[in-house]
Amino acid sequence: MSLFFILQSSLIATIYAAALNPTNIRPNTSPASPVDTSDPFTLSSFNPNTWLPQSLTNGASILGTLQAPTLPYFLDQNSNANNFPWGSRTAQNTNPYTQSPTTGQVRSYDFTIKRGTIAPDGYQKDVMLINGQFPGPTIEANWGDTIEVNVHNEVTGPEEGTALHWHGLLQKDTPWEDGVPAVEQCPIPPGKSLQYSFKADLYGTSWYHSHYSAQYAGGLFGPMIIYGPENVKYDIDLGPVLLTDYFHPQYYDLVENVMGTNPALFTPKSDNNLINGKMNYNCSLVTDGTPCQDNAGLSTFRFVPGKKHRLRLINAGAEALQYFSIDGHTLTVIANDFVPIQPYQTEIVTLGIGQRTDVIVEANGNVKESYWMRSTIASCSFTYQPDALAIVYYPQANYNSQPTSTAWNNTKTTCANDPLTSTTPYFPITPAPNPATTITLTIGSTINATGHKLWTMNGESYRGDYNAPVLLLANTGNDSYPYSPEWNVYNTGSNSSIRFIINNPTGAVHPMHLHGHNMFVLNEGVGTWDGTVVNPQNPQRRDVQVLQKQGYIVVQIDADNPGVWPFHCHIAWHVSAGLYINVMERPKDIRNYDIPQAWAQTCRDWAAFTGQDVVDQIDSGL
Ligand SMILES: *[C@@H]1O[C@H](CO)[C@@H](O)[C@H](O)[C@H]1NC(C)=O
Ligand SMILES: *[C@@H]1O[C@H](CO)[C@@H](O)[C@H](O)[C@H]1NC(C)=O
Ligand SMILES: *[C@@H]1O[C@H](CO)[C@@H](O)[C@H](O)[C@H]1NC(C)=O
Ligand SMILES: *[C@@H]1O[C@H](CO)[C@@H](O)[C@H](O)[C@H]1NC(C)=O
Ligand SMILES: *[C@@H]1O[C@H](CO)[C@@H](O)[C@H](O)[C@H]1NC(C)=O
Ligand SMILES: [Cu+2]
Repeated sequence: MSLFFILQSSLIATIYAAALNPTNIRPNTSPASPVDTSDPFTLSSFNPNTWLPQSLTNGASILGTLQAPTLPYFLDQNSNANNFPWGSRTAQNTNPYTQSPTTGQVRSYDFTIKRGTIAPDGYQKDVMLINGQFPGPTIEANWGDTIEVNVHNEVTGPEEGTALHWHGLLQKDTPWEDGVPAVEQCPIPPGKSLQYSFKADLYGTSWYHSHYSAQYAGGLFGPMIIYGPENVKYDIDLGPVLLTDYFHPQYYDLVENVMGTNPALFTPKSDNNLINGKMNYNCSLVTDGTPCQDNAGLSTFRFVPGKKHRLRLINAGAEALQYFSIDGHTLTVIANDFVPIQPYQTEIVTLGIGQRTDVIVEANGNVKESYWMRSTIASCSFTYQPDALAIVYYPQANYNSQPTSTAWNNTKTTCANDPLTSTTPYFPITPAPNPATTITLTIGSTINATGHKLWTMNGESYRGDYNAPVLLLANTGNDSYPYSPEWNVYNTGSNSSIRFIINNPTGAVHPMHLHGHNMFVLNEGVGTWDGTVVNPQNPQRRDVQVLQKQGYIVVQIDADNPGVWPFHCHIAWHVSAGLYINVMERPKDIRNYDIPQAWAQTCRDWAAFTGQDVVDQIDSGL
């Protein structure tokens, strides 16, 4: 008998009662009401009193429980609520790229990465945990603070390298802190530590994740919240709402299949879909004897009637495009990625992998009811179970019966972000109408002579070398790599602005992510670009844009951030299979950086580690 089930049977009554103290949080009420069988999302059984203890589903994380704290407007708020750490800067009057504050305040975190066993949806699984938590700890800072994270790699059985990436931050003047192995650092070897230190240079909602192979699909990710000026008022910040497709096999086995020669395994199907790391699973589907418990438990939230609640949606999954909604409530979208926008209302928002959307929801429902929060995997993605559910309780709701609310009708027929015409940045910036250089990239997918499926950009599939990070080489003046075409380096020299036209003739949707910048998204659509720009005076900016199948995106950046910046599809399996380029920006300036000694030391440590243990690099490395 597994430890999991011993724990489960002996502790369910005691731990659950003690740790979650259900009598404190759930009023005593009558048995569950009849199930609404007309609703396809209805759960087969619903009894919060038999949910697994949070420690078994999510380790040391309390995200998704009613004990999870709401978030402040900003950290260290004193009695003068208008005494902002960012001074008089507002969302309206401040260019975040040129006028960000420097507070001098350091926010320090200590992250220990280890393997552990949990059951987020009731299915027992070995994962990688940060400080014992799934999802990982929430990083919080004020705009302009310095974030320091000391990362300890204690992954054993087997050992693996690792590296953490702080998604969406610009890392201006600190490109080596961006956390991408083979590009900006060597991986942190087992038994070693690396301290990252970088500025919270943008504000809003984001996340961090391992960029080592598809490790984050094995658990290594968490939310990152940076408090800054408000563009739309709200009363209560409910915090991060992570939407993640979830796979029961080990990430390593999935990548081996993706990178293998069996076409049936090139596109793994997720087993489940989680909100804040939780969902139920139908354990009758488990045929290999893995311990599994039905009715493991859902994430829960509370609405205060009449108040405006901010929810910070984050698609931190591996593959799936998500449609998010709350029954009976409309969403006011106030930011996409790290970019505040002119608010607009919608019933359902779409998030591709890596994208964030901040929404405000006014609690105008029935105070005696609870409502389903839903995130649904789109049909362009691959899953056995598309529907993630969580519950939003009003104060007088019956906590022991499931919501009876019905879903909004999803009229979205394509896998695409909301139209560029509805997403207008709050602080307007006009991109250069005639960029200094234009790079056209065409995505391809091929099966090579030995039967392996590869994704390509302009015909070349990326493969990195963990021992030779491109940025560190460029820092020593070694910035041309004719011998390594598979490094996919696009050297843009001293060009002041760069436009990318990306054509996607394939039948797959690709959420394209550029590091080190918010991209101006000039246009997107199906077919090929007609040369027009949407909102040319003030186009949408963000760091991930969904590229539709048989479609295109046109994006542009100001080349104001010397570095080597990954530009890739954020689908874990696609970047593993090479859908990735390096944008080398201002190589002459890269030579002037004084990169901390710890980066060279990490490379020496990695070389020593790989000298003894041959690392089986099964994919592009990223
Ligand atoms: C759970 O899976 C089993 C096996 O496929 C199936 O027979 C059953 O209907 C499923 N239960 C629900 C509630 O979907
Ligand atoms: C969804 O559409 C159906 C059919 O058009 C309609 O009867 C139903 O009221 C709609 N539901 C909602 C929540 O709008
Ligand atoms: C095909 O790609 C795989 C994965 O990158 C590689 O291991 C293999 O050598 C390639 N085959 C040929 C013939 O290039
Ligand atoms: C640049 O670095 C690569 C990888 O370490 C090495 O093979 C190459 O010889 C270097 N080139 C120069 C000019 O030093
Ligand atoms: C501008 O970028 C192109 C590549 O897109 C490069 O060929 C050219 O040399 C660059 N020009 C300058 C002035 O660096
Ligand atoms: Cu892709």
